[in-house]
Amino acid sequence: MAPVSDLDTTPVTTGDPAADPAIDPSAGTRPGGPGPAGPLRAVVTGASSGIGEACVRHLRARGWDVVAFARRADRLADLAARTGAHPVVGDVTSDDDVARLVAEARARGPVHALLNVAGFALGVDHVDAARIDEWRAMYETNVLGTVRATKAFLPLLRASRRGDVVLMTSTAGHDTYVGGSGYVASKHALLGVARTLRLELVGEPVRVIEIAPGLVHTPEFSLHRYHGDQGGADAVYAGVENPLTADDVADVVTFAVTRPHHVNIDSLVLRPVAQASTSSLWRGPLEPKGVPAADEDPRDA
Ligand code: 8X3
Repeated sequence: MAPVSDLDTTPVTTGDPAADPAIDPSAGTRPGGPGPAGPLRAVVTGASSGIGEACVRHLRARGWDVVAFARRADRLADLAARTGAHPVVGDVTSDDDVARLVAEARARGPVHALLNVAGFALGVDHVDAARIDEWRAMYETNVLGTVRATKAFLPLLRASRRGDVVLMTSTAGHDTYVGGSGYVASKHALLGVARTLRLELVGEPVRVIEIAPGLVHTPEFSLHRYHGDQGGADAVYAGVENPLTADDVADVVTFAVTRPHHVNIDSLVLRPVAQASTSSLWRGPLEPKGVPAADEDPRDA
């Protein structure tokens, strides 16, 4: 077998249509280079809202063909109308739904990237009060849903000869915090999946990319975690100057999957500047120390 470097080392895109003549955003074509001509194609789970929805928009804006997968048909239909993504309604916890997703994606042509974004947090109980049903729900989607989709798409990603598996972990997969145990445990498990999969795929032209966001303010993430309590959800972000947005994360995901394919961003942690760790979050304006306030003229001192 030829070494991987002989198979697939040609840069495909920079992801920036303005800077890269290889990109034709209107047609989504990828002229030249090894592999089949035609658009790069991604499948995005969790596409109906938040980071998943933003990933669909960002990749479509760069000319990728995108298959958007989520449970909520109305939201998917709206996303499809806005972006031209191909919607598939279903749940990553269902073998049948994921099999249908694979069939619909395969019918469109080669699949180059699977973005496993589907996931959620539910509850803030301590371990001594853990609600087992909530832990199970998080594990079913965050871990087993990602494994199910990844296993199902690996044959297509291999066949594309430039495949990407993106796993959306979290800084909760790298650290722990009080009240986060069920979510933290699921994301630690997912990080274990990512690291193991990368070892198992060595020698093949398939990248395993782990993206670990910190505090991201989306309309639904904390609201869901707090069982619909808007006050509890809002308190998570209170006073924080510029938490990450779903677009910030999608921008980074897009960066990762548009590197030349011999460059594997194994793991990328992103946080707002106001957050130094899961337990160190600055609430208030960001102010440099020892520097005059912006409205003070230092010459007056
Ligand atoms: C979300 C980050 O800090 O809410 O994945 O666990 S955190």
